[in-house]
This record gives sequence, structure tokens and C-alpha cells, in this order.
Amino acid sequence: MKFADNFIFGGATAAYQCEGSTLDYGKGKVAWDDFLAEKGRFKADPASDFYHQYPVDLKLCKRFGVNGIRISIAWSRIFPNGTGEVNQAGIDYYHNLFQECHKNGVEPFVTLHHFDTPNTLFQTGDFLNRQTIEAFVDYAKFCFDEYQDEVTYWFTFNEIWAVATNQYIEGTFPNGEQYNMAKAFQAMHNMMLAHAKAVLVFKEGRYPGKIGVVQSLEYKYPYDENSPADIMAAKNEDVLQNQFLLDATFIGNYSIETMSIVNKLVKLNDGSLDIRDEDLDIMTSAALVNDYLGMNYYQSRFIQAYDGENDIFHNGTGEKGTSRFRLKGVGERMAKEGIDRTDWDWLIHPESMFDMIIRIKQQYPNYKAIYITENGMGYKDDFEDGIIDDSPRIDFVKRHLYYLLKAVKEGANVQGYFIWSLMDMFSWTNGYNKRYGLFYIDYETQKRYPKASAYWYKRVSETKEL
Ligand code: BGP
Repeated sequence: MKFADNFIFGGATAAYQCEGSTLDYGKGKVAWDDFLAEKGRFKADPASDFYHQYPVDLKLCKRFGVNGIRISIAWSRIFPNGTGEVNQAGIDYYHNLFQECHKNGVEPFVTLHHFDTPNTLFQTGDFLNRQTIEAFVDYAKFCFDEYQDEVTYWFTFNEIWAVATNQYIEGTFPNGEQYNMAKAFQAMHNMMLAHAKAVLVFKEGRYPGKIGVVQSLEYKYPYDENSPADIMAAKNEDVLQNQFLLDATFIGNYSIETMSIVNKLVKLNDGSLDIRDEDLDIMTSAALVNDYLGMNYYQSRFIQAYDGENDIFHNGTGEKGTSRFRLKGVGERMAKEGIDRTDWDWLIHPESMFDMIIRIKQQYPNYKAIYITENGMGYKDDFEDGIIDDSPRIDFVKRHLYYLLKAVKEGANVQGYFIWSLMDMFSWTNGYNKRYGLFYIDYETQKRYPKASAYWYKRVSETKEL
């Protein structure tokens, strides 16, 4: 099994996690700025100083066979207040960045929203407020106009589920709210509507290039495959994280099965949803013209039925075995014998990525193409005199790439793979000891060091063989 000649061996980044300069050069605030300051554990400055170091990082891409880069535009660098006046320094920064990509033969794949709604819009309800949808579409159109000669591959949102769950169920993202199913589903629906509107603007404007959305997917298996209650629990979590968003992406509507579970989960907190017929019309039109799905895939889950009180603990330090995720009436995430976990309790289960790709191919045959837009292993790298032997990461990526190729062999159209992350960077709820990069960063000096995985990735990219 070999990779196709035009396969993208990419590296992924996100503006807030790598740029630094979070309040410089005219950038407007995002909710994270105050949220992190209040928590006082870590901040996103200078992170990997990508704002200044991007020429170095792109040279490394070229040297190490990385022929694609995921970059996100920080909305509040372009529109400091979300709407209205633009910031020329921000506009110019991304022009320079995209040009540097092309100079080095690295194709930019650009995301418009990666967890960083401008603070002015966040404070008035973020995507629960329909005005944010219109502001997003205006911002998207501005970017399509401005960067159409430099960007071919667009994504509207990164990980709509992560936004919804971390903001309204887990409480690990600003404003730290928990256990609110209705808000989570409403935010997901409204973001999918914003995605659909932006896709239609892109297609109706006949911009050159392609567009899609990045979803974060996890295969949900019943903990005991013979237990009807566990099978139901796995289905609950699947609808919550995967199927609601996949229906919205590929059908533009929600199936009867999906809505029966959504309605049950929303009732858990006596909530209700605002899903309008005209929303579904727009989403249906967009579903027909989406060019691809970006799939972020890290792990699977084994779910057991659960009816106790809600109880979530986020392992944000890498102390193995401390996570708890139990939602009353939904299910409980379990460790599974025989399946290894990272220090952050993420299950290492590469064949589940195969199951997810094949499921999409079968359940949504109009999917057109998939890019694995994130996959990788958060790990406490050892740095010894500039040598970083990250063999567990190589093993992790190799096994996922094997299952990717297997899915291609079974007829799935997978066009590329982006390792999370290109270089080490800030992790939203974990800070800096959870490293993912092909390139190690010494945060004191901002010096970059290729890890063993970078040399390995280069070889795979050059030979097209695992
Ligand atoms: C995804 C995000 C990324 C990145 C990654 C790793 O959910 O799109 O921004 O952070 O996960 O997650 P973490 O940093 O929590 O380990």
C-alpha cells in the first residue's frame, strides 16, 4: 500500500495556539485572553511566536517534506471587534504568510474559525446569538475576496463539537459552563448554519478553490457489546458528538433517528431548540456543494450506560488515570482493557479511525473527499542535547496512516493527512507540557529542533511508503 503522488503530508496549526502577539499589531481581544488570565496557569503568549517565526517554520516544512499546512486566520486580527473596521496589519500579515507558504511549496489549508470568536461577539452570546452567524458570514466573504489569489483550500470552522462541549458541557473553554445539552446542540446547529451560509456565499461568488468544514469525530463503541443499555449509551454519545453534525454536513437536515435522540438529551435539562425550516433549506443547499470533510481524529470511546449524577473531571496535567466523563442519561466513558492510553487518558486506537472513515463512506455516500485534518499524540517529550527521540509518537502516527491507507484500499477517498501539530504549541486546556509537534520548541529561545518523528515523516512523504 502506497500513498498517491498528490497526497498531502501536512502539519496543522491554529492561530491562537502558535502566533503569540495576542494583543499586538491591532489584534482584538478573544474570550480566552481574560479566561486564561483568571485561571493563571498559562497564557498564549508568546506561544511558538509564529507571528514572527513563520518563515523559519515554512523552511522547515520544505526541508522535511511537509507539503501542506493548516493555518487559521484569527478573526479578531482582521476585524478587531468582530465586525466593522478592519485592521490592515492583520490583513497584511496573512498575505505575507500565504506568500511565504507558496514560496516554499507548502499548500495552505485555511480555517476561518478555530475556537477564537472575537470577544465583542463572544460576550453577546457567541454562536447562540444569531447575529454572530451574520458577522461570521461577512468575515468569511471578506477573506474570500481578499485572499482568493493565495488560498485554494478553505475550511469554515474547526471542530464545532469541541466548541459546544467544552463551552457548555465540560466547561473547560470560556465561560466554563457545564452540563447544558440544549446550549450545546443550539451552538452546533447555529455554527452549521453559519458554515452553510458561508459555503453558499463562496459557491455563488464563484471564488476559485474548494471549501468544507472540520469536524472532530470519535468512534463510539458500547463498553459491553452485548448490553442493550451500553449500546444505547454509545448511540447517545454518537449522536451528540458525531451524527448530529454529520447529518448537518452531508444531508443539511437531521434524520428521524438523530432527532429522537437529540430531543431526549435536550429534555435532560428541560431545554428546547430553535431549528427553523429556513435554516434547513440553506443547510440542504450547502450540503450538496461541500467539497470535502476535514476530519480531526484522535481517539475512540467505550461507553457504558450511566444514570448517576453528572460528573466530569478533565485531566489537563497528564496525570494518567484521572479523567472522568459521566453524563446522567447519556453514558460514561470507560477505559478498555487491551487498549493503551496516553498520559492524558486518550485511547490509542488507530483501527477506530478506519471504522469512522468507512462509516462516513457508507452512511453519507455524497461525502466527496476526506482530509484527516488533525491526528497526533500529545506527549511529554524528552529533550537531550537537542535530540528528541519520540518513538511512541512515530508509532502512533504510523499506525493511523496504516489504517488510512487501508480505508483508501477499501475505496474511501482520503486526500491528505495533517499531523497535529507542525511544531509544539500552546494547548488550550493543558498549556505547554503536552507537546505534539514534529519540531520541538524551546520556549525560552524560540529555537526549533526536529524530533525523530520529523525525520521519519520526511521519509514517508518522500517515498510515499510507510
Ligand atoms: C483539537 C484542536 C486543536 C488541538 C488538538 C489537541 O481539538 O482542534 O486545536 O489543541 O485538539 O488537543 P489538546 O491540545 O487539548 O491536547
